[in-house]
Amino acid sequence: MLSGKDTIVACSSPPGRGAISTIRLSGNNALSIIQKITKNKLKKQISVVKFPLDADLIEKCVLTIFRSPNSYTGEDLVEISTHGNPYIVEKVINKCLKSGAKIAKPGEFTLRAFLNNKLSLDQSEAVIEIINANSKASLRAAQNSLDGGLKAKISKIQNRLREARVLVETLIDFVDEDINIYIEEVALKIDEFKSFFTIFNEDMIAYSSISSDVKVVVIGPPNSGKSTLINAIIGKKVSIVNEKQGTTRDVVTSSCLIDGIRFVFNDTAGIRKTSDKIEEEGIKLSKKALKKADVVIYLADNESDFNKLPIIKSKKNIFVLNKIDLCKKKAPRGGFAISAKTKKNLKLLKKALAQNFLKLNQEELLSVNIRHLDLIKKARKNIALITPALISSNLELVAENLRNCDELLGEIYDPISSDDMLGKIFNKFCIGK
Ligand SMILES: Nc1nc2c(ncn2[C@@H]2O[C@H](COP(=O)(O)OP(=O)(O)OP(=O)(O)O)[C@@H](O)[C@H]2O)c(=O)[nH]1
Ligand SMILES: [Mg+2]
Repeated sequence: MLSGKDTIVACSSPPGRGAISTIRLSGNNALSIIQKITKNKLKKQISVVKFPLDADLIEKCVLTIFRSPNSYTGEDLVEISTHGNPYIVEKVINKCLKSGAKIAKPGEFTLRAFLNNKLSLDQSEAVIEIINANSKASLRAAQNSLDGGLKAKISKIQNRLREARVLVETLIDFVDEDINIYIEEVALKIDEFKSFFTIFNEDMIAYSSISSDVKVVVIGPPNSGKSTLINAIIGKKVSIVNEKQGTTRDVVTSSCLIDGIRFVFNDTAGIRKTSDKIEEEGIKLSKKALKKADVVIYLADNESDFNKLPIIKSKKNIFVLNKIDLCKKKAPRGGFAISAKTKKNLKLLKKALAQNFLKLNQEELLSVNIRHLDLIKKARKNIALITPALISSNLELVAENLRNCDELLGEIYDPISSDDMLGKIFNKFCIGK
């Protein structure tokens, strides 16, 4: 995967017919291969050339030349724009292959950009997020990461961390009776860093929800109106509504944009004790969906019903009482009283959903993925190990935990490269990217 020596070729535009298709050729021999095929000296950056497809068939195409290091991959790169016809594309690629190029693997152009220091790892990941973004917020987040925003945010926290590291590492060899004064200073610095890290961690989790759609799971007893609520939010009938308890069995997924953020709603089977095997299967699926939720809406008729529901305290939970058109109900603390049927107070609920994420500054949104969150989680574990007792008893261990944390955060943009890990990341790309 990481050879990088061959000159590679692939179609970078979507397959099928269209106005234009673009084939990319990148590597040391990119220019000589094209010169040989077209007999053109390639003096200009952009030129129209006759590209022989067969002995008696030519295609007029546009060549755009990017010379190393000023190209996406950092290598010599030629973009060949042809009429958007799969037959022409195949012929052009075959010609390049016959002249010594190799077919590119998925993500290989971006992998080369990474290996040639054109992009850091988090920026390479942001490229795929830009391609996959399906809301304004996730696109903004990916663009900010590609512009280096994530690395800047991580570097900021690393700088704070290093202030503490310098202090601790200086003190390790310090022999002085007054060391206790400095120990207090270390304790203060670590406390300050821990608070800073907590906010950083919360920001990152919120950013990650935005970059990969916000998953909202609606949980409640049967008949509380979960399906009615989701149909009302989405604006069309995606789930069956019925007065019979236990109507929804499978998890029903649908999505919509609220204030530029994409929310994916999961309608679930009502939670209750049941002897019906199929309904029981459905309830198991509800509980599974709950674990993966970014936000949970607990929907019930009466406040006392909330106690019967599985609640994960660490999640963003919104408690909602439904059917206020039938009788007056007081909104639960921090929650809402609505009517899914008449849509009363539905706007308030939707606003609350988006608000969690809109308070994040749109200019600062970042594309954060599971790999980043996993490294941050490991870093957090190292920080948690630094207790006041450890500070006063073993500064070497404090220094080691700080160093581990620093290295883990650094791996977000500058990995201690393992071919296996890079292979996994770049394989997610499509061929030609
Ligand atoms: N009056 C009134 N009826 C409602 C409201 N919301 C839902 N209903 C009714 O309550 C019944 C159950 O609604 P559903 O949306 O199917 O309830 P559910 O929670 O999805 O039920 P299960 O799928 O069985 O778990 C239906 O007859 C709905 O018309 C509401 O706000 N007001
Ligand atoms: Mg239902």
